[in-house]
Amino acid sequence: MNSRRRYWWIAVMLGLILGQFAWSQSSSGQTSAQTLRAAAGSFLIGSAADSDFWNFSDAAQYEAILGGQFNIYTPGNQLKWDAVHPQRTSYNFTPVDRHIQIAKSYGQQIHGHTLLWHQQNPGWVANQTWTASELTNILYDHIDTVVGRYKNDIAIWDVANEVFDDSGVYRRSFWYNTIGQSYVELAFKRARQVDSDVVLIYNDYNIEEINAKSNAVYAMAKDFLARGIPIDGIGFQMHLLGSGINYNSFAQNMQRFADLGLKIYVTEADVRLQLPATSASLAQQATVYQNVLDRCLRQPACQAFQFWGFSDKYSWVPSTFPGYGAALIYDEQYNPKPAYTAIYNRLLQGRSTTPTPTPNATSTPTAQPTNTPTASATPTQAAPQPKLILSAPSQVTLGQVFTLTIQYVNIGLQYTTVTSSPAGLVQLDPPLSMPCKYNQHPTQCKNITFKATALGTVQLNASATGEVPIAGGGWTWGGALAQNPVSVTIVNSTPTPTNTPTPTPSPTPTSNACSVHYTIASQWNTGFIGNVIVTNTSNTPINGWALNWNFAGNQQIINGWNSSLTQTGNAVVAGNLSWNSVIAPQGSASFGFQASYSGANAVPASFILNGVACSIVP
Ligand code: 9MR
Repeated sequence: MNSRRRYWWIAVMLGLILGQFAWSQSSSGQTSAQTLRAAAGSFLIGSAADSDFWNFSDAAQYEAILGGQFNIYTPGNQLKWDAVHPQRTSYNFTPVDRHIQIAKSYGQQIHGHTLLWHQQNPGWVANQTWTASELTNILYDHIDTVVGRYKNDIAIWDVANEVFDDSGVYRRSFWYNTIGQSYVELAFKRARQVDSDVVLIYNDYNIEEINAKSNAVYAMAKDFLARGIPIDGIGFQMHLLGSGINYNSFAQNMQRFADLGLKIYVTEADVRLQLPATSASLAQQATVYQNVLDRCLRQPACQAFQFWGFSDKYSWVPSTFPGYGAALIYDEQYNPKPAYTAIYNRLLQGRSTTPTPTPNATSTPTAQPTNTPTASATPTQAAPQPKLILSAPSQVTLGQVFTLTIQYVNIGLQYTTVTSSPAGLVQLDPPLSMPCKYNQHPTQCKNITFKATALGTVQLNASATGEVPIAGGGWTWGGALAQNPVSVTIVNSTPTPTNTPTPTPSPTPTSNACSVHYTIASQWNTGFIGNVIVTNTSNTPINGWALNWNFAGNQQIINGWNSSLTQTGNAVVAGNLSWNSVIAPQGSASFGFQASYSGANAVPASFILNGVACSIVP
């Protein structure tokens, strides 16, 4: 491990302080602290960044999500040859430097894309005739200059991109035609010479399943390793259709690369849908994303899950595949889509090998269960990962009382300690002693109220000891807890008020105005993740909503997201948050929760939205 990775956690902490929660102004202005990176812990969750996004009219909103939600960042286009090396003797580093400075300010790792590709090359290199040695020297100069310049910044390089065609044959690119197939290994060797500990990967699309193309990549990687050519990993781009992939084949494919000792990265995920997207196709998309992430998390070699952008407003899909789009996890107004929730939920479970959602239709379904064994555990034996998820407003005014919310995931009775650093900027309100400690009353420590008493930025940390799940079921005392500290900046003036008026609940309902799709996204022997999609099937907007249902068994909600959940006995009320208070005609709101249960985990029999029964969508 090099120093950049040894100190990565320090950088992450810094990034959290600087920007994690700046993102969370949703389109409605509501501050929310749910982030994918917090849910991901040490797993890498990332996005590509658009060219010069800082000039977008909505640059602040874009950057807030890019910096706040993700912990790894890929400049999407501006490290390609045409952008960074426009003339033989001149490089354009200005935009790349800016990407890097932004990513670092959020404590993010940086993924370099790409040192070799058959597309997006400047005319000076692609349209001239070179000898093999001339073109090799040009390639070396490029790698020396670009990898060298970002040696301390870029952690992972896509050394070669899309070298094979779909039949597994080397593309007849100008690189291949001039140098021969050795151009690929020359690039890997040169990159290693320049940066001895950067992760060097091969990146391609349509290699997720076992097929002719992935066989060719596998043969190349095996050959490289046998001959001492440095290669550290494989990037599965994961540009998918809404029908998904064969997840068993994906898992087996990852396993064979892992067996070679290679790391695996999902590098450019998007799931394109036929337009207009429907609530059904968006739900299907969420399932595809969740299944891919699930297989990745269950494969120890899989290091990262990166999207090719995050908002449907800026995606390569619609212009490349007319009639298709809506491929990412936020819509064009930066609202999180069901896919966001699905990803978030699955991240929360960590590398747990608990049962996964039923795979959706795949290209070649097989009857066999997924074959991704870990060395010591069968899929039902691994312990769910205990985690603390902290959230607080990113900015408060001096004297303001604010709430730190702690979600406990896979933690039993706990003893919680909250510390603030530096001390003295906040005090508990009403005043208890600091730190806050409770024993055997976890819910009492879920929301802790503080008062801002001095100007500055304070970081709140929580640690908990308690019962954590053990492999195969049951609980034991202790265990490591992943957590995300949060930082709160105390300012002298009133923060920009959210411009969302408090919604007025209970609009006049009309009968059969809603439908509910309730799914158990995953389930293990003591708990489960539930997802709920509420659709407004009427022709008028719903302004403020409360969804009631009764659990049929002893299900008990532990925590939730995207709605305010209260449970009394077996009766549950899920209320809107301000950012999702309005459900447009034919629109949907999605929320989810984690709950415990024992015995049967029956699905609720009915749902009532604002006093009116909804139809149930299976
Ligand atoms: O997102 C990129 C888009 O802006 C470019 O116009 C396009 C050119 O082909 O490349 C896109 O990114 C590609 C990536 O570099 C490699 N894998 C496929 C991506 C989507 O085409």
